[in-house]
Amino acid sequence: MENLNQKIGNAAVIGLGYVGLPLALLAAQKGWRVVGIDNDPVKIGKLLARESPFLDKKVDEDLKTSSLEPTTDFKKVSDMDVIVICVPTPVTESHLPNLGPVRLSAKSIAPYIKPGQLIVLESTVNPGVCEEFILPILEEGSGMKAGKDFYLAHSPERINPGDDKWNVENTPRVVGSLEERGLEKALAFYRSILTSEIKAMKSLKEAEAVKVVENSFRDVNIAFVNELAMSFSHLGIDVVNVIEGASTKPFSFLPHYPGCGVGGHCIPVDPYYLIDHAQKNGFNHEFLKLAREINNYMPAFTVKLVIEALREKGFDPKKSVVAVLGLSYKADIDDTRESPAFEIIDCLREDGISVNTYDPFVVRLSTHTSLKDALEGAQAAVLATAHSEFKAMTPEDFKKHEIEIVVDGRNVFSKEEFIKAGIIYKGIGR
Ligand code: SAJ
Repeated sequence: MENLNQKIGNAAVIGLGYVGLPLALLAAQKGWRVVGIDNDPVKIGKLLARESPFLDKKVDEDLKTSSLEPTTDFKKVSDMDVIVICVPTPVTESHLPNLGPVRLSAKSIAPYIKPGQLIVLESTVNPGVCEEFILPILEEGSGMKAGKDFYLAHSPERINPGDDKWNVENTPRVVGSLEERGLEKALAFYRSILTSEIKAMKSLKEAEAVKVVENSFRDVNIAFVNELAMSFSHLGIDVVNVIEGASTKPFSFLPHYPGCGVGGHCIPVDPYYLIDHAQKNGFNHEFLKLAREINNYMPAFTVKLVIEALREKGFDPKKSVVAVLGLSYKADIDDTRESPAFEIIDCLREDGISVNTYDPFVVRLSTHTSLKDALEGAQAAVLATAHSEFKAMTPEDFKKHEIEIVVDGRNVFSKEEFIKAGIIYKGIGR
């Protein structure tokens, strides 16, 4: 008899990155036998040595005592009850969805899946990918029927790197499936490992739509304040103060903050999945596209501020050195995916400016291995990532390297303090 309410069993997690690894460790902690499968042998080697392949204190800790079984062998899915796919869903250079990793994972497991298994996709995709893209690959490769022989569900991941409050265990989830029994099995699996609320959606498409909607919501809100920042820089109004003022309204205002760009594997990527899918189905998301254009423009806007300030100080930009502080896409993590810092660096170099870079979390990609060395000989500095180490800097920390210009890409410094110290300060909208 089909066990629709299985609380414990064997689970495989495909893709052991920022999403898959915390999930695999959690399921193992909750008593599931968990096989972690990744096609990167280097990553599997690290995991076998109980080392985290990326910077994450909790993952490092949990790995030491976890029963997780890392492997590159996809055949191991055959004796699992649940298979969760957590591979990246990036976009191409021209911002089109790249379902390559999802296709490869589905093709790799299809020959080995068995009747009664539940297959869950956690990767962020546009509505329709599960039914129109993954389902045919699984049916073709297994000779079985989805919704009858095996079950297919979607529960979009909600990992927030660097967040100490919300984690894979306590963050609410939505789950959708092809049909009732698959939904039951998926709800049972997530109820057995999560402490958070789990909302059942009416369909796979609704579950897929939730994630792209929640992240497009964030992207358009950031674009809104980025546009305000560019407008207010003409009006001499400090946009951050205005946002703080608007935030005193206890209802129906959600603050977002302007910056030198929008990075990461979610916010600048997910809207393109919806834009592209809707386009193919006859609708043009003008608003989402415009928000993406505004956010994609912010690195160039930041470089404009640098060049203006260099000229103001009588420096020839082509003979200047600028120190870019920060390469990660957000504070105190080592993830550089879609980071605006690289756009800023490219724009500066295209304008003939020499660029020093330093990121304490990404020294391997920095031109200099210390903050001091990166600042030495520079005329200007751009703060691109609000790392704690940078936020603690004072005007003196810049002046002692004779830096006379600071462009604060994350509005973390006190404008008044820097101006008082005789430094040209340019914030984003302040
Ligand atoms: N950013 C701004 N202004 C803001 C907020 C963010 O410019 O007001 C920039 C950040 O500097 C960064 C990018 O946007 O470059 C993305 O920042 P993020 O805080 O959204 O960080 P992410 O990409 O890790 O987003 C995750 C997402 N979580 C999932 O997709 C599961 C997102 O849905 C969350 O809303 C977000 O964390 C969060 O709330 O921190």
